[in-house]
Amino acid sequence: MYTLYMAKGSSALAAHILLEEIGATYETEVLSVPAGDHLAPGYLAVNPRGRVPALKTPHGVITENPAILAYLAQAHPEKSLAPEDPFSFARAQSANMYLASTMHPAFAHKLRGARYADDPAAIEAMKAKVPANIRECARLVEDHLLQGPWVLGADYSMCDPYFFLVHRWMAANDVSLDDFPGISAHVRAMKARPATNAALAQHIP
Ligand SMILES: N[C@@H](CCC(=O)N[C@@H](CS)C(=O)NCC(=O)O)C(=O)O
Repeated sequence: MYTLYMAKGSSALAAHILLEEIGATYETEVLSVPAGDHLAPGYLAVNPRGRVPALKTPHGVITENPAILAYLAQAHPEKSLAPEDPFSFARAQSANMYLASTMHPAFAHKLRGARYADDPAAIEAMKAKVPANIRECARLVEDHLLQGPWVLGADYSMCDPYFFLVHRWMAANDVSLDDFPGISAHVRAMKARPATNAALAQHIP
């Protein structure tokens, strides 16, 4: 039994989709970020970083999207959601880490500029740069990371639910999918999967 600590519409959607793909037994704890639930003492005891997602497992809590996705894939090897050989696994991790370390933070500058600067003008300047940065990240995803039809090529993997977030980060910044046929096809393929829709249904505000 797993517990997914999530906020609706957040990056927790990736692990949520993977839990549905696995057919895992899980429950959700739904937090409201605008209400500050993620900073309440009860949740900080689960994840001192004050972010969602967090996944409670029989062994303890895991945080950070790539770690949660890799754990779920490796804990359920029968579902073949991660490559087994070290090189291919590292390539999969590299793709997921790009989202975690570059694209997601680029998106976060829209709402979280105050983490990086105190000067209101600097915060506004950071916010203004977000659409251009998201477009640049999407270009790298399109041209180098998304092999097609799935992120790793022929087989669906732990990377696909995470890369499903890319089009949401694009939409939130008016970056049209029109110039990104690979990402567009990936979105369509993801939306055709029952697991994606089962998770999405639980993220309706
Ligand atoms: N590096 C973390 C980032 C998680 C993250 O920033 N989550 C957002 C929601 S998508 C959050 O909790 N935001 C609240 C905040 O930044 O205070 C991960 O990949 O899991």
